[in-house]
Amino acid sequence: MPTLNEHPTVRKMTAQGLSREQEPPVSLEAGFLRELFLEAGADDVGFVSIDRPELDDQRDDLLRLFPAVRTIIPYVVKMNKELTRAPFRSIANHEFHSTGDEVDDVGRHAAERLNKQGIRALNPPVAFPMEANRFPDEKTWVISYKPIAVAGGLGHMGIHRNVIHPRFGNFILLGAVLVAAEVSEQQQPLDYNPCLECKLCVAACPVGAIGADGWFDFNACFTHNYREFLGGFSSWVDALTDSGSAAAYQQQFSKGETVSMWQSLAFGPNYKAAYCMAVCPAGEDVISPYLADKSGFLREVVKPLQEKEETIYVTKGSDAEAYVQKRFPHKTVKQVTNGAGVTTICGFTDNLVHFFQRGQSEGLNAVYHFIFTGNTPIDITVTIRDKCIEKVDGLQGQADLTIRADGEAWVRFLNRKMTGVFAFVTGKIRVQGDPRLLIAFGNCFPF
Ligand code: B12
Ligand code: SF4
Repeated sequence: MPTLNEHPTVRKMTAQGLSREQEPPVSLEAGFLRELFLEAGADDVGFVSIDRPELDDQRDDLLRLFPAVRTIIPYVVKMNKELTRAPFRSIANHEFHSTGDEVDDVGRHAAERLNKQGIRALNPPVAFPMEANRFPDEKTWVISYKPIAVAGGLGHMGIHRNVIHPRFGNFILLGAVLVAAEVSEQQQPLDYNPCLECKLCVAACPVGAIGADGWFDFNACFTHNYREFLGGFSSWVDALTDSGSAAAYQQQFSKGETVSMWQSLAFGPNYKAAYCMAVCPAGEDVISPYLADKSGFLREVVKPLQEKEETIYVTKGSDAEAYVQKRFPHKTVKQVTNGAGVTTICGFTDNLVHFFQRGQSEGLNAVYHFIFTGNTPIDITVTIRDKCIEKVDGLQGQADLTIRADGEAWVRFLNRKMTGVFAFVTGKIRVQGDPRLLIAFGNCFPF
């Protein structure tokens, strides 16, 4: 066995002279980079230093992803708006997948060209694949493109929380390449928001996920729109395996639903809606027909989506369920689980805020102290007031209800694997205060 120094590769390369992965500092011309991205197929591009304050809440994640990163280069690829607006899901979904592939290709080609020039660069995928093993307790995405695109001057988030480009509107998908180099120029956020606050996205969303005040109901969108992704798929597998026979399965699911699941597995998962994006009239290249004839725009673009007869997936007792029944009685409501059950106590405490059902909390004003013991001891204070939720670490203020629980027992209780009676009798869960507040708390979450 030769020593490392005697190995043919090592001998050859040592003779040529060794270099580090990349000689710092590298500085790149913004003009050159811009051309490179546009040639690779991007429709617009920005430059954002890793030190920018807009990245404060994801800098650690980005450095873990690529420790050498100095600049993030966000870019956008346009979507065809006619296809995105089609009420036929096959058409709109094909457009999402095709544009998504283009975003990935742009990032890959740009990073490869930079790599060939000795500049280290990394391009994360447009959305999928994700770090699926983290589901459901932690976020599965490794980079959040929206805040980076905003920092790079590529647009602002509208009421529907999608980024709206000043020219292309929200008909864009986002990507970014992380480079181990400084760039000669940087963009700043746009000095206005292209969102017109017309609230058409609010009116079109079949599950009421978009609040007129900018509130986003993650659970509503995740349960319906993502029925054939992540949690929705996992919920379907649970129902399938629990059904016990073909006849029992067929009582729960139509042939169309089964075939739709097959189609998602075979050709890429199908979004059930994306109507918020479809109807958005913002952006210079998009706005004219809306300004010229608002009622015509409503008739041609918004109404077909609102009037579409379709199955809408909701969790039992959720805000979305009440919303569809009231707003879109011609759509068929189907109760499902969201497949994002709590599996750890950290998952519970971290995700509470994202799954909060503000409509269900109407009339509830209370402070909760949670004291979890066991493998992950943690104390949190949750305040629900005026249909808003706030969670802070530690025990703060005067509690209306204090819940002391063994963390593992609490998770089993939430997953209905331990009855409340058993939990209370055995002392695994103890409450101090009005127990009705515990029921009211439970009603605010689709766990
Ligand atoms: C997670 C995610 C979702 C989630 C949450 C959406 C959201 N508002 O963030 C769900 C599944 C609901 C979703 C739906 C859609 N998405 Co999406 N999604 C993402 C993803 C992977 C990360 C988004 C993100 O950064 N969120 C965090 C912050 C920055 O956004 P936020 O609005 O403040 O956060 C909300 C939620 O994310 C949630 N949240 C934040 N952190 C965490 C952590 C955990 C564990 C949980 C459970 C929730 C959660 O709480 C916030 C308030 O509700 C990105 C791809 C990427 N890697 O960046 C695409 C992305 C945002 N999605 C996109 C699209 C197109 C869609 C859909 C239109 C899909 C479709 N075809 O139907 C819908 C639109 C829904 C909407 N109006 O927002 C595009 C948006 C393009 C644009 N023009 O802005 C992106 C950028 C993909 C891409 N590369 O282009 N998406
Ligand atoms: S549809 Fe109207 S309110 Fe909603 S994001 Fe677009 S411009 Fe803003």
